[in-house]
Amino acid sequence: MQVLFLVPPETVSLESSVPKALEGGKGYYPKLGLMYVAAWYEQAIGRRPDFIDCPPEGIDQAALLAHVAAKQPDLVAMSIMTFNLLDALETARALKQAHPNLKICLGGPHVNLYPRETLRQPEVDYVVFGEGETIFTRLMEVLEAEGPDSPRLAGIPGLGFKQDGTCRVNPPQTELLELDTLPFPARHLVDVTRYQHIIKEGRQFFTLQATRGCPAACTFCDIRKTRFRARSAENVVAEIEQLVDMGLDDLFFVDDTITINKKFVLDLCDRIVRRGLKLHFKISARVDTVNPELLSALRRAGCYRIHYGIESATERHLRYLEKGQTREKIERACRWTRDAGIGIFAYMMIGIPHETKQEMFDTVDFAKRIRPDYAQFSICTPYPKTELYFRMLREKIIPYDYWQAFAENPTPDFKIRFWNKDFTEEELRRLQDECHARFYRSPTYLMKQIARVKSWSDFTAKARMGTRILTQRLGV
Ligand code: B12
Repeated sequence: MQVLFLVPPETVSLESSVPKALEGGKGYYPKLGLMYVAAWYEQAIGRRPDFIDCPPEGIDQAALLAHVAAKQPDLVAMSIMTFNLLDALETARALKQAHPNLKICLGGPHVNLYPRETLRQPEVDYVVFGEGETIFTRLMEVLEAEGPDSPRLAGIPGLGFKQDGTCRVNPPQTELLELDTLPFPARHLVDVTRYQHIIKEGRQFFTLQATRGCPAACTFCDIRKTRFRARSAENVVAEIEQLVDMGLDDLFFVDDTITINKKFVLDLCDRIVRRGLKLHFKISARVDTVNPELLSALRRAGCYRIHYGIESATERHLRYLEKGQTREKIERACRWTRDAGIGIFAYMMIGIPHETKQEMFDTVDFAKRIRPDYAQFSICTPYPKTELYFRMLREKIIPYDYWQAFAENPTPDFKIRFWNKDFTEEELRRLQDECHARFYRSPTYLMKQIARVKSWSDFTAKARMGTRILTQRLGV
């Protein structure tokens, strides 16, 4: 069977609450999850699959249809977040119209939350939920050996399939994968130069993942309280060596909080330095998981920026979001980070239920005080099946389970709801603009950035970012 791993063209993606300039090259990040699945499949089956990432490659639906007509794959596998479910369904529909025997398999964050609802869509034949590497390959092995009516499909945990017109969803896979046994993501299947991120250092950007899971309890995140596992430092450094050999020296660890295990990070940094690997990288971390020793090791290894989830200046809201951090811890971690010579990207949130306008502006003042290089003010969004969403449903701030309704019946007229009891969506969008303007136009921010510019490319990146935010959102 021929498999096509596909990132569909963006036609009907839902709009998120973040200015595109800050979302960071939306569509130009690699789909690492799909590359992990492709890598395991290629290793197990011994055949090179096709992999097309339409948005960065500039492939529209017509070009994709022409490619599929030429290559005639038997199954197309796509990875979806809730925000691009519609893109995937639209593409699946068009492909199936042209090739009625083509099978569609979906996996990724949306499917992990709504396997049954996704499988019920007429365009979908298979869904994989949970870590997809082994499940997908087992599915393909059974299909190749025995075809779609095989009773063995019922024995693959984490798989949903259709047989005799009935949707069947197996129990989830309960055992987590041993991360060191995974082949590195199948980057060789894509043109790595297509991926870009606006605020970068080094020559060529790419992502990697050293850990999975996050024990923190943030109510707005659906990875909350999941088991944290790290690869061995040696395994990660072997991947980094390969990346550097491929000319990829600007790396972003997509891990939710890589710094949960300090010993692991220290070991990794030490190996990067000892091997003499010249790279630039950035990570995401919680403020309560760093200390000066860790930060200076990170800097020595090439870490140029840490993305911190700061969220709010108000302790009451930090408690509402169950962030488990205080203003004091935030200020201390940011001071240590700056002292270590590492830049800061601060994720801030406004429009938290029960937040006043004054509290939002306090959050901007607080953002200025911790002196990040960049700050992103998102509108608090109750994402599907998060604790925040369920809480807002209980508090009747959200009138009914609209994500469930969307998962069952995804239609393009669906709009993500950002408003809460106290503000309309329009008011929140205006306040968001004002927060960005207050932050980026502040004389102290501008002076500090000019003083801190490290190179001409650093200066142009910052200037481009500032201009894009202000012109995109404020129309100036
Ligand atoms: C990097 C990242 C981004 C990047 C790029 C994402 C990309 N190109 O895919 C950027 C910055 C652009 C981004 C943007 C957003 N993101 Co984001 N992002 C992530 C992050 C941190 C890592 C993704 C990743 O690479 N994971 C590593 C891989 C290995 O995991 P994985 O993708 O889950 O894949 C595994 C399985 O799911 C499965 N699988 C995945 N795909 C497939 C496909 C098949 C066929 C099969 C069989 C299996 C399979 O197998 C994989 C290997 O085990 C995740 C958090 C996380 N921990 O995953 C959030 C996350 C995916 N993002 C999320 C959100 C909410 C957003 C935004 C809406 C945020 C915003 N800005 O407002 C936007 C949406 C943009 C849009 N309109 O599409 C949510 C998605 C929730 C949901 N219901 O869909 C997540 C889960 C964070 C969270 N906990 O809330 N994001």
